[in-house]
Amino acid sequence: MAKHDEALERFMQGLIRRNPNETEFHQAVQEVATDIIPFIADKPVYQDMQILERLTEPDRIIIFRVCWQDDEGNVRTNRGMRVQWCNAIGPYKGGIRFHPSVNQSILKFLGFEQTFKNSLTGLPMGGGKGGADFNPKGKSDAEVMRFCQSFITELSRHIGPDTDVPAGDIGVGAREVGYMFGQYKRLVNRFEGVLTGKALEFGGSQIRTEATGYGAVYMMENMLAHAGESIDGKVCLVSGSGNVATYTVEKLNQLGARVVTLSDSNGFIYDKEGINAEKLAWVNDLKNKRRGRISEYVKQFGGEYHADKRPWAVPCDLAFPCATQNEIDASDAMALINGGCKAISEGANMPTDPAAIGLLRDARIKHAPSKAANAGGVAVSGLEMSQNSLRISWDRGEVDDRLKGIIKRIHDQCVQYGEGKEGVDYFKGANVAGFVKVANAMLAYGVV
Ligand code: NDP
Ligand code: 2IT
Repeated sequence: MAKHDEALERFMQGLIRRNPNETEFHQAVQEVATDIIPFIADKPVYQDMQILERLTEPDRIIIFRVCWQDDEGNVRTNRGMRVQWCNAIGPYKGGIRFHPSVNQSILKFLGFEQTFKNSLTGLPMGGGKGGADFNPKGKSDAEVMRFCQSFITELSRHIGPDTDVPAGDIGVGAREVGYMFGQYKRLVNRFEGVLTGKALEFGGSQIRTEATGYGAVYMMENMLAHAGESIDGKVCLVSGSGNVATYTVEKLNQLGARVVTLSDSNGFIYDKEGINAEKLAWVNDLKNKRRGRISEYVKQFGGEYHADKRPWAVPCDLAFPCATQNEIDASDAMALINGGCKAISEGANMPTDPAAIGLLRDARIKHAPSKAANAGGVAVSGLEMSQNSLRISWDRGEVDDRLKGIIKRIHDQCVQYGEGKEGVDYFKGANVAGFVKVANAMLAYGVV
């Protein structure tokens, strides 16, 4: 073990030296390398061919200026980026994030993670991620449209249905995908599957909107079933109140759970009666149409609002972090353990920080990492690409069945590579299973 620790430390020192100040990227690589370095220790071919070193350097990063005009006629300037991480097993694929915090470190962590996630789905997709430090909050539809048009006008030179296929992420949903697809189509004069998460009227797939949240719940179902348990009757915490959070709640309700929290960047609501279908429909309208804050929930339905707090200290059986990276730190992990939490499925990307992961592991909490637990979104994006290529659309049942099958296979790969004396280490299982397929493709290509 000490030998692996030394190798990991040497590897991380080099990575940090080459990528200074990119703390989220360091964190994502460390989490993967912790499992991969021991795995490749007796497999010299991966070492000789520098697979881990090559996989921690992106194929390329495109950085560009995005100019647009606000409703008052002021000229505004943002920075756009696309990180094309690895196309060893398929075209670059991954979301676009519009949030003021977006920077190179965050997009590199997301592009790196996406490569392993997409590999786990079993579909032919490489990894990428993009975005801009644009803040959609408080902007009119017309401002968002002008921003999206300017952003995609530049990005259109670098993407394509067989090159790089973006989708949504934080701050990018159906509205933004519509504006970007419309402008792309106009620029290239081709109707092609260059973005996923499109509306059903113009090439979108059934279930794509729901897929990330549903998938996170299906992953939990699989984890619990492996231990002889089920979701029915469980009390659940969900953070966030965007796309992933709301469809996590919808599926949990369908399976008989009681969800008692939702949140946004200002605080969380606690409704101990449960956020039922009627309340959830109201939240969807609040978030997608009125673009309001989750605090308004308690004025409508009662319950408690806790400003500037996260939901993790509320007693629960299951937790679903669905907001953003590092939203569970060591003190949140202790709160979850003390509150009775038995299992976590990560809807958000890298929501749990390293200290928290260690505490949860020591407490034997079943814990599905984001690259496995939230792969349902990109998996249905992959199915959207297939349907676009075939020029057909599958019905809801067919897509949902395929999604369930993909998540089950991801779960089983985690068990295959992660089961040990102390139960299943889902982090190790996902990291190793995701790595093997990409690494073997890279070996086949030689030094490229
Ligand atoms: P949305 O923009 O729809 O919703 C994001 C939610 O998270 C909002 O409630 C937002 O609150 C909250 N949030 C964002 N940033 C912060 C922050 N810094 N602190 C606290 N809360 C925050 O995004 P999605 O639901 O699409 O994405 C949520 C997570 O899921 C992200 O980690 C994303 O990468 C991941 N993911 C998304 C997929 C998808 O298909 N959309 C697929 C796989 C993963 P506020 O409104 O206050 O900003
Ligand atoms: O993090 C993710 O997997 C996403 N934002 C979805 C990516 C996609 O291409 O559907």
